[in-house]
Formats: sequence, structure tokens, C-alpha cells
Amino acid sequence: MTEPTQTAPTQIWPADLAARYRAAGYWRGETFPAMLRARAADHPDRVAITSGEDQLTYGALNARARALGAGLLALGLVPGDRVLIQMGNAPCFFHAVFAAFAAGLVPVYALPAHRRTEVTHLARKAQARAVLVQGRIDRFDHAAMMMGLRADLPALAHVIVAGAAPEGALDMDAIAGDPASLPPDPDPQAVAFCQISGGSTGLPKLIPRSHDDYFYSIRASNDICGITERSVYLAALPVAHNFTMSSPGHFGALYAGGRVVLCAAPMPQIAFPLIAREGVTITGLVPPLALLWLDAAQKARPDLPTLNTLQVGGAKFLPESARRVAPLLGCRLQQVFGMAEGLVNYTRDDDPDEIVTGTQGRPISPDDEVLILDDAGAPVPDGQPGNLLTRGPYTIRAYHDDDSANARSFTEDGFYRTGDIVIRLPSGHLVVQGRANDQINRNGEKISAEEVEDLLLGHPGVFDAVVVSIPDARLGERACAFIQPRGDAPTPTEIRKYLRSREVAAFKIPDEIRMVDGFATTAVGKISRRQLRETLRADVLSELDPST
Ligand code: OOB
Repeated sequence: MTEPTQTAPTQIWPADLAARYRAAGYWRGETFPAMLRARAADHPDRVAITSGEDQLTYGALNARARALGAGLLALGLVPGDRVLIQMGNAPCFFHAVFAAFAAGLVPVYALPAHRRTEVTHLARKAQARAVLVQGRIDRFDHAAMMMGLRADLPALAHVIVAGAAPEGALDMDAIAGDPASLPPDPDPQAVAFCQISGGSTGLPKLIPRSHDDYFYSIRASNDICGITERSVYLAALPVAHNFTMSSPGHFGALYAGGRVVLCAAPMPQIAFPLIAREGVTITGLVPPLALLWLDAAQKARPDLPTLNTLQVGGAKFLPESARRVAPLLGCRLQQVFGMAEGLVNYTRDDDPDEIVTGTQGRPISPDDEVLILDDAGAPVPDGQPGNLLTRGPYTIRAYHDDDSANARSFTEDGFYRTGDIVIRLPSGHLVVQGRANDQINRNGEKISAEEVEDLLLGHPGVFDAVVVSIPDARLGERACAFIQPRGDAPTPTEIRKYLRSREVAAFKIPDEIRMVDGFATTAVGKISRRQLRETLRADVLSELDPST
């Protein structure tokens, strides 16, 4: 197996734009290790993170991060090395991430739902030298999974486990070194960490984010969302997701000297009492969860006097649901339309109600350049749907080590093709209409139709497969796989079992599996998969609603 290039991830903006972003005060030279050190020096005894009965102060978080960071270097890791981090909403995530920052290591975030296929891909692509993993998340044994994939990852020197470490792995709690051995703070333009893309083709891509660009998005998000040292942010969605991390998320709360409350599961019966007990002021949800919260609130009005803002994002929140937020939860709704690649849009506190319920907000920065283009690349007027392209002071210019994705996803002058179809209103607010490409947004989790088709084709009984998104009242969208069998048709149960055996994230297993005799072809026998997906999707839609 050939390994990819050994080069470390970078993120480079053209010099003239970089100079402009610096002159405008967006890029201020802040870095993650310096930020936590400063907060710990300013208010060491203030609680930074609450998790169940555990309270972690800024001072304790900084001290543990520095000792662990020094211990990681003592293991032979060197600044610039990538470390894959797969942890849930637990204090160990913050220890691991800030330890990596202190040591100049570059975290690459995997989501808890990721399994062998995704984790191997990410670790290989990043050339990760260590993984830091929570032993178990929701009863799944991540430590065992990591031990099992070591053989596939020659660059991986250490598996470090928070919780019970299996034989051959290191116990994260037992790792400590002398903070005097930590390196100087990194270059603020250097890559702080890699986020991962939702993507519409293949496995997730690595998104290198610099200290400078990320801190700008955090600071500006804090301003827009009114985050101060009195704010209490409930991390209900996974902490490694960009929404939960920086919009304004837990990093925003820590930046402001506020408090982060970790929620083990985002169900209303767990979250409502936690909000009341901890005085939570703001939290963020994907639409399906927001619907659960709204229905729960309708049944038993919760008393959540401290909750100012419920953010909803990651997928489209329909106006009908959006209008229920203020009356039922007694707080303001904020819509958030963002992407791990950069651009984040928010509705603002002083926006009229119909803008808050009917749009997905407007960009953070006056220097977020937004283009809405037709398929031929010509600008479309406000009010008309078009493809959203963007560039700006916190939107990446390239994925890590992926020439073909970069050629597809970025224009020559550095605009990122988001793949989203949006309408821009004269006020600058964006209304998301859907996706231009074949991505399924299931519960806020992004699924590449192509990736699942590819997995299905690996089954000996599958001759061809097409995966489409279907609107779903609960999930927003669900995945439907059409399968043309080879020989005896496998049953949907067999197909699901097969996909599980391929060790992919469970959210990628299609919700619906239909067997078909064959797929339409054109006169010359060619089929555009894109068109095929559209046709099949239209068939299902007309079945669901014969009037269309
Ligand atoms: C967030 O980030 P990703 O990288 O998981 O997904 C980005 C994609 C967008 O391109 C869009 O297709 C969809 O998710 N999306 C929305 C949306 N927010 C994201 N579609 C409709 N309405 C919305 N409000 O999902 C993300 C990152 C930072 C903040 C918030 C969400």
C-alpha cells in the first residue's frame, strides 16, 4: 500500500489577502496554547468545564494540558506531528486537545460515530503518529478498534487511551512530563488542527485550519452571539464538530472566560434539567434534535429562565418549526449555516422575526466574499437560487493532500465551491435551498452518496447501486439505496449486515433499501449517475406525494 506524501498540513492565503486580513484586525496572532495559558493566569480558579459532578478549572485544565503535552513529547512525538483524537463529550477531549496544542502537535478530529474505515483513512491521510482515544463511547470499544487497526498504519507509534487501556496501549492519565520541555508557541499562521469535511465524494477530507483564521471566527462569533465570561455553553452535539467547537461553541465560551457544560446525550429529558441546574445560557442543536426539544417542551413546559439562545444549524430548519422556538422554549432562536471549511452565517439578535425564522443568516465577516452563480458560472440576481461560492479570512484555500478534490472544490482565484444552493436576499441573508451535489444530510450528518454506492458495490450480490436522499420528517433527509442485484438478490438485512462488517459509521447505512431490475440508460448506453439519482429521487417523491 502506498502511503501519501509526508508533508505536514499547511493553509496558505495569498500574501495580499493575508496582509488585508491582518490590517483589518481579523488575524491577531493569537494561538491556542497562549489563549489557555492567559485564561488560566487571569482566573485560575474559575470553572472552565462542568461534566456531571466534575468541575475543571482553567488552572487545572492548563496544568494538566501542559503536563500531558510534555509527556507526549517525551514519548518521542515532535512538534508538527499529527495526532488523531476520537473522544466524546467528556473532559478527556479538552485535556487531549489542549495538551496537543501545548506540545505543538496537530490534532485531527474524528467523530465518535467513525469506525475503522473512516478512522484508518483519516489517520493515514494525516500520517498520524499517535491516536488519543476515549476507551468507550456509548458502549462501543474504541480502544479495541484502534488496537486492531495499528497494523494498517505504519506511521502510528502510540495508541493512547483515556479510560481502561488495553494491553499495548498507553494510559493517558499516566502520561506526564515536565512543562519546561514544551516548545515555544507556534506560528499563528501554522495549522492548529484539521477538521474533517462532510464531503459529497468519498471519505472525509482533511481541513487544515490555522490559529489566526480560527481565532477570528471564534472572536467574531462571540461578538455576534453575545458571549461573555458570564456565558454558559451547553455542548449537546459532538464536541469535535465545527458547530459545537467554534460557532461560538466551547472554544468561544473558553475564549471569553465563560463555562462549558458537557451533555452526555442531547435528549430533552437529560438536557432540560441540566440547563436548569447549570444556568446554561446558550446551546446549539441540529434540526431533528430541536424538533425533539420542541415536542418535549410542548408536553411539559420546562422552566429554563437562563437560556437566552437556542442555535439551530447543520441542516435546514424549516420556518414552521423555527417559529415554535421562542414560544415553547422561552428563548431566542439563532439559525447557523456553517461549514467546517470556514464560512459561517448567523441570524442576528436584532434581525426581524421573519428573518430569524425564514433565513439561515448572513456571513460573519464584511470580508466574507459570497458569490451566487448559475451552473455556467454567471452571477444570479438576489432572490434567485444559485451555487454558493465563498472566500474570506477564515475559509480554507485547499484541503490537505488531495489534488483532485482541490481542483473540484476551489476556483482558480481561491473561492470554495460549497455545493450548497442558496438564495440571497437584498439584506445579504441566505436561504438554503438544497445541495447541488449528491450528499445526504441525515440528522446533520453528511453522507456522500458516492461513498455508500462504492461500499455497496463491494458486495458480491450487488451489480450496481444508486443512493439518493429522501425528505424525512424526523431526520431532515434519509438515505435510500436502489440495488440492481447480481444473481440471487441479497436481502436488505444481508446488505445492512455487510455494510456493518465493512466497519463504517452507522449513519451511512441506508435507511431504505430497494431492489430494482436495472437502471435507465441513454440511447448510447451511458448513464449519468447524477441524473439517475435525480430520476430515482423524483420517483420516490411522487410515490410519497402523488400530487407532485
Ligand atoms: C456544519 O458543518 P459541516 O461541515 O458538517 O457541513 C456543512 C454543510 C453545508 O455546506 C450545508 O450543506 C449544511 O452542512 N448546512 C446547512 C446548515 N448548516 C449547515 N444546511 C442548511 N441550513 C443550515 N443551517 O454543518 C456547520 C459548521 C459550523 C456551524 C454550523 C454548521
